[in-house]
Amino acid sequence: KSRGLGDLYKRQAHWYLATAVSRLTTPSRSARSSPEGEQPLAADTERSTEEEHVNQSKCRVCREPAIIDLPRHNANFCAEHLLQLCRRQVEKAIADHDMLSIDDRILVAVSGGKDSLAVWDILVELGYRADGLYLGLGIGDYSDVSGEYTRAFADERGLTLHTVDLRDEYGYDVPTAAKVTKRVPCSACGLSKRHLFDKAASDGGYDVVVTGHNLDDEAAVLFGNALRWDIDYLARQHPVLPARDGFPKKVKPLMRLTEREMAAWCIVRGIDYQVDECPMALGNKHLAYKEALNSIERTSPGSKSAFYLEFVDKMSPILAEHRDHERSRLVACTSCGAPTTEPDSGDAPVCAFCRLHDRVGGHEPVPVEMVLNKRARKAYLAAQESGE
Ligand code: Q46
Ligand code: ZN
Ligand code: ZN
Repeated sequence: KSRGLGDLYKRQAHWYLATAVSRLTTPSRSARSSPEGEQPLAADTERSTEEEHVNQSKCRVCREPAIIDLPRHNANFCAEHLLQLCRRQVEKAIADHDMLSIDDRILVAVSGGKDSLAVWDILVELGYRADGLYLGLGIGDYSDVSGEYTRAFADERGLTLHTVDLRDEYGYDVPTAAKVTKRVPCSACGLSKRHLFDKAASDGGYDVVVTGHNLDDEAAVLFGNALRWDIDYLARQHPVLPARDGFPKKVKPLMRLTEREMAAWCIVRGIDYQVDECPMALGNKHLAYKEALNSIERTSPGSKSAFYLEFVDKMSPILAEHRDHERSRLVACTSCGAPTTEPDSGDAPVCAFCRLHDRVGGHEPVPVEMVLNKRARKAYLAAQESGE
């Protein structure tokens, strides 16, 4: 089904969790379609030696066999209490940072990956009114498969999903934009995503945009920003950006939960998601920062969450003034009306999205492999060929 490039580490972690969970939950597949979905634990009869060390450990809460060990909590959890922990961490993030109120109309930015599907699932389960928005980025099979997972998730649960396709509606896709602008794909991709989520939220009358950024994502971004002491980016790195000057409010309810916990949430809840990494991500710095932090975390559990959560508690208030100053210089784009910075030249302000769209809209599509570096292209083509 999935033909993307894939990330060996991620696949192994996914497989390991999936195996441990499926052996300890029952019924496995039939419960998967249930949106209620908390699955009872069952006695595990035939365990492989690889699972043995997790399965021998007991849940901290109920002493039943555990499905996951969480060294940063110095504890193991069964499926039911893992879900409880995830829900509580989301509720804490929402309460601590005044992210959402129960009356809000919420738009979730969904990619088909575990984090965005999990956050949508958690919010709906907690009683929030949340619709989804999927952007078709045109990144080959990766986008096709991601879209399929997203649509299946929404259909199975009767949730409202909006879709915007870059190629159909704006005449370009991410690989083409990267080729024409001669910049890394993530630059055009991130810019398009931010603009189109803001636009969809304001067009659709939504109060807030939710993204699935998790603790690993935020810690990796913080690590990169701190390596350069990039004050503008550090100031903007906050789990809540309030609505202002035409920007919707944006929040990150998964700020206290890791990638691994989100993968486990999806597996226990029966959510099928895109396991492959975006082919454009191979070799990017973000992944290298994640690996660096994971290696610190292995020798010193809890470091990653302390690094990020203490930043939010202690440094973010200090940087708030800088953040406010940045936002106060915004004016309306003369082409689309979105907020943008005022040009020093005295020219009419045109936002970065409109400039990108003017430049790349209408170009012939460029295949994914054309914008990968040599190593990434080789791996991508090999994965395509093997039908992976
Ligand atoms: S989708 Fe887009 Fe990511 Fe792929 S091109 Fe980069 S930014 S890596 S989240
Ligand atoms: Zn338990
Ligand atoms: Zn514009």
